[in-house]
Parts: sequence; structure tokens; C-alpha cells
Amino acid sequence: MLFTIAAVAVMGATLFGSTYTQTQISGQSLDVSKMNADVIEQIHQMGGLQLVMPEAFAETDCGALADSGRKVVEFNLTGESVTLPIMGGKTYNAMTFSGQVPGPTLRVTQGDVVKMTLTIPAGEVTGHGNDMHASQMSASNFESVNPGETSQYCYIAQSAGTFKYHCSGVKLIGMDQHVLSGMYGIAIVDPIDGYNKLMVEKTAVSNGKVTLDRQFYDADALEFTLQYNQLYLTPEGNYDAGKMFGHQNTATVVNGMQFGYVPNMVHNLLVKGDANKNIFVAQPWNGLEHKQYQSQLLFVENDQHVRLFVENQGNEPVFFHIVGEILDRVTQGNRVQSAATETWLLGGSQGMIVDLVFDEPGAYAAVNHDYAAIYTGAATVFVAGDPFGLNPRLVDAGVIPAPVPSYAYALGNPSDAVPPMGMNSIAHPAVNVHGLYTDEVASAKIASGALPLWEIVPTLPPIP
Ligand SMILES: [Cu+2]
Repeated sequence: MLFTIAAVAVMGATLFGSTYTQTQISGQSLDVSKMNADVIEQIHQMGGLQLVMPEAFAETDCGALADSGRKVVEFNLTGESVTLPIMGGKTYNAMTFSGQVPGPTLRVTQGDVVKMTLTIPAGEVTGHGNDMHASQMSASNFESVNPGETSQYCYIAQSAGTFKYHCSGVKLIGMDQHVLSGMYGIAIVDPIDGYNKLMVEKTAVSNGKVTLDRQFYDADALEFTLQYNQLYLTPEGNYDAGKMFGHQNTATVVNGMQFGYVPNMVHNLLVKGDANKNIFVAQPWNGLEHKQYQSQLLFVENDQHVRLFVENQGNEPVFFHIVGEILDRVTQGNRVQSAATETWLLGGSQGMIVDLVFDEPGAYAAVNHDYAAIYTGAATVFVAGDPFGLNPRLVDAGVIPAPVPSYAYALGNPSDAVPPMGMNSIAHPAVNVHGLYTDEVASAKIASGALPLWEIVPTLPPIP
């Protein structure tokens, strides 16, 4: 528990204070005189929004579903307020599921029963809840769990797709604060019959004529998750509801971090021969001293089926685009929405699955093609193949025994962008520890086999 006593007092007042309106209006520039004060007062008198949903917060019983013949997948989360870093060397007062932002990714197959258990440690400053969009059941079941308590519900994951889950606040009060401070994640529900093979449109010249030359790729793919959100913070690192109401975010984050997937000093060294010569315009998490927060790159092979699970967790639209690539297929739910499209729009709480093949060796930035978002953090760099011709040097230095089809074989892919394996997953060659994690979560990742590059890189032979 890392809050100062003063911060606890402020948060306590915010979260448990007497009115819903105080929570939402403090510190912001909304013109209250133009709002219907009676309605706001009425909501206040009712205890926030709780009574707007009359069946609110009933108990649920998992017994019937547990014996229904379906596979039961347990999903255990804790609600924890912690201090986490932000770009520029400062920290902010984060709220997390299980000490990480985003929370752990749940992966199930369509038809499975999800048994979600939320535990709030006794020392936690506030209660929390969990609304899983993969469920279809009365919102009353999402519950509010107080410090020292545990609660659970079960549901059948009936629809395939990528679905948000998020804290529902204290009986909906402060939900915005909890989500925008870090309490969100995704559930991936794989289609019961698996994913479809991918068709990529190409053309060829034969007998002097240009013709269609469709390429087909097996359903198995190398998979990543990308979750977009914003931070609305005061200079002291507290949630600023006023900035949220004004849609004036202080940061755009992908998987919790601004510019978390851009080159670092190791890539500078490999490409430029100098750890201090930045090869990307913004490298805020450059050095090894950032440990699990040091930025990493996403490595893929050329001519490889890549699948991205993308979710807009935030308060601003995401215009998802990959500079230099075309999104070969966009799926929402289990329905193809588009093929061979340049950009796809995700509103708030909207997810999609992007399937694509990186045709040429190179570096490709996945962006929210809103310039304000790009410049405040939504630039995520994929490196396909060996565009920098590093294979001979890495082999000479003994880092890898033979040339490799992607740098993932030498450095791994970042753990926070790698989902749990599903029925059509290609295993990543290696996974490194990267993410907006507490040190405890980072240690657990290392214990489960992810590579702490900040410890390994200094021990590697020098690159010639
Ligand atoms: Cu919460």
C-alpha cells in the first residue's frame, strides 16, 4: 500500500464522500448552472446510481453452471491500489486488477463457464467491482466488493470475440475513476470451431495479364493484445475528473503505457552501434534501469499470420491504423466486418480482431490515427523480419546460434502484449518481462519463464 496518508484521506473523501456529484464534479470546469440540479440532487439522495438499477447487487450462485457439463474456467482477480510510473519519471495513483495495467487477460472457448472471483485485500482503500462484457446477465451480479471481502459470479461465454472487462466502481460510483486509473482488461472468447484461415488479396502477372492471386494462411497465428486508454491526471498524479469531462487527456496509453513499444538502448546499439543514439523520435523508457517498464518492440516474421486482439478501453475513439500495412481482415464478435482496410474505428468499449500478414521486412507503427493520440503515446512499433540485417552480427556474438526469421528469437516479445495460448495460437519464440506491473507481478512473470532482459542483456557478449 503506497499511498500517503494525505492521499488516502483525499481518495476516501472522493470515493466514500456523501455525494455522487461531488465525486464527479470536483476539480473540473463543468458548468453546473446549466445542469438540472434537482435530478442530480435526486440521484445523490438515492445514494448515487445504485437505485437506478433496482435489482442491484444480488448474490449469484455458481453451483448450477458448475455441474452443467461445460468446462469451468476460474478467473481470480484482486483489486489493488498501487503507485505506478508514468512517462517522464513521475508516478501516479493507479488502481489495478491484480497489480497490473491492464489486468490479466482471460482466454476461454465459446461455451465455457467463466467463474470470476474478485477479492479485495483488507488494507485496500476502496471497494471495487467487475463488469465483464463477455457475460450476458443482469448487471445486478457485478456486485461491489468491500475491502476484506471476496465475491464471485459465473456466466457462460456464449459469444466469441474480444470483450472488455472493467471495474464497476463502488456500486457504480467512481467507475470512471477506477477504469481510467487502470482497472480494465479483456476476455478473449475463441470461436467454438476455431478461427478461419486468412485470405490475403494479392495480384500476379501471368501470360502478360495482371490477375488476382489470393494467398491463404492457416488459422494458426502469432497473437498480440493492444488495449487503448487515456490518463486524466493532476500534476500530482491523481485522477482528474474535470479533465475527463473535458476530454482533455494527459496521456494516451497502450497496454497501460505511453510509447511502451518503441526502441530502447539495446535496439539503438544493435542498429546504430551506439546505445545513446535514439532510432525513434520518442524513447522515454530507454534504459535498463526501467526494468519491466523499459520499452520493448513487437517482433513478427514476414509472411506469418499475425492476429491482434484490440480493445478501446478509453474515453476517446481509436482510429486503428498500421503505418505501411493494410489490415487484411477485421472481425468483431465472430463476424468479419472488413477486409483489406486501411483503418478501423473503435468507439469506447469496442473490440476487434485484426488478422494480417506483414509482407516486407521493416518497422511498422500501429497508431491511433488521431494526431493528439499519436503524440501523447499511441505509437506501437512492430518489427517484421530482419530489416536491419542483424542476423550475422547476432550469430557472430553468440546471441543466437543461426539466423532467425524475427528478432523475437533473440529478445522475445513483451509479456503484456502476449495473450494466453488459445486453440489457434502460434507460440512466441520467447517472452520478455514488460508491462505496467508492480515488482511482485514482474517477479511472478520471471518465475513463470519470462525473460528479465534488464538482467540478461548486460551478460550477453558484446555485439561486434
Ligand atoms: Cu475499482
